[in-house]
Amino acid sequence: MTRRNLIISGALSAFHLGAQSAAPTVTLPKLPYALDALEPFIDARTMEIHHGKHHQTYVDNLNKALATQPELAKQPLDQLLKNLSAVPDSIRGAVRNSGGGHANHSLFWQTLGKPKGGPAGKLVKSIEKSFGSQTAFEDKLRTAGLGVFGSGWVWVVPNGADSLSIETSPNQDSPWNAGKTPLFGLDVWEHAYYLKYQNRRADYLAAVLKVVNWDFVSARYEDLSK
Ligand code: MN3
Repeated sequence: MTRRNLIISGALSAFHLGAQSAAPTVTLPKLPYALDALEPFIDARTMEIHHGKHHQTYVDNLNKALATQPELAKQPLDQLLKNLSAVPDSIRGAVRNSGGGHANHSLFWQTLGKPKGGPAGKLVKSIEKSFGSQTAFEDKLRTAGLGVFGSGWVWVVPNGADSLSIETSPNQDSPWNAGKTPLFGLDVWEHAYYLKYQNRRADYLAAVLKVVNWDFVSARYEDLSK
């Protein structure tokens, strides 16, 4: 399988709802590594609950909502998130929150992995151009993540002309809601870190940056830049 196929079959297809049956449903994507693969930075128990309980609940609640709108359920989820105003009132909140939760976490799991090398290729140049250095980039990400009040995400978004921007969102909102496609996001909900780090979000952010799968992020950046 080529790297490009891997990305398409992972991050992107995870957002597509099966288009064959009358009432397509989404399913919880498998983690691409073992529950304890991110130890000691992210503990196995947190991964088990975060993926198996929190993400599963987003999947279940999205399916309940889409079951009432089978035609809508045939659309790719990222398209629904990019055009929430076209989603009927009766399920708009569910698509925004549970659909957002499903899309955000499906990308998040792939963004993480056992610690290895840093960014590669075009991403290195864009990080230097946008932030000056990898260290400055990670500092800005941590500062932005710390600045999210309550539950939310910090995002890195391709911004055209080889540049990247950092954005934050509350709850399960994301750049998709503004019609953009995120490169990756870091979950700063307490459920992502409370068992190990309690209130110490700064420590969690430092830890999660140790387990970013830069191979995946670099390849996704090349793909989104095409
Ligand atoms: Mn989460």
